[in-house]
Amino acid sequence: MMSAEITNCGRVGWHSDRQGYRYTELDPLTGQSWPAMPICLQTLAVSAALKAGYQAFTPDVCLINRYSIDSKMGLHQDRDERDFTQPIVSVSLGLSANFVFAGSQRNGPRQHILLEHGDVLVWGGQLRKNYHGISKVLPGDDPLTGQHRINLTFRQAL
Ligand SMILES: O=C(O)CCC(=O)C(=O)O
Ligand SMILES: [Mn+2]
Repeated sequence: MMSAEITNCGRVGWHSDRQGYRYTELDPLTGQSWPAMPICLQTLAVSAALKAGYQAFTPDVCLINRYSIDSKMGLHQDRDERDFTQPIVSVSLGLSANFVFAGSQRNGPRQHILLEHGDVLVWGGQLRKNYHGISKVLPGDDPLTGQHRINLTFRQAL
């Protein structure tokens, strides 16, 4: 199983290496700050959160996941952030994927959601720490992303 390739934009970035995973202010690969979050992306994320009923979403990180057709992301919780009243906003681009949304327990009942190009998924409140993952990227050739799916995950980390 391949995992997604990751990078970030925003005030901090989520990074995983042999020392574990954490939010950092510098990109460990370049030693530089992460690129700023483009205002248009921030606006998109904030307005999607608002539409879902979250009035004060202030994302400081956009994690960028790039999946190949053979990539998956195992069931996990997003729990490295400080304020769990802040939702998660996830934007899907390119190839479609099967998103699995489980409950607060890894082995709880699972919902399967097809995420297609342009879909925006928001979750928070009671569901903020629910397990979720990507079980499959559907093969295809997208005019913009080729044989890839790109996911933008907006969070407030700090
Ligand atoms: O690619 C997705 O839709 C989910 C990504 C995700 O859950 C994560 O990066 O924590
Ligand atoms: Mn996640």
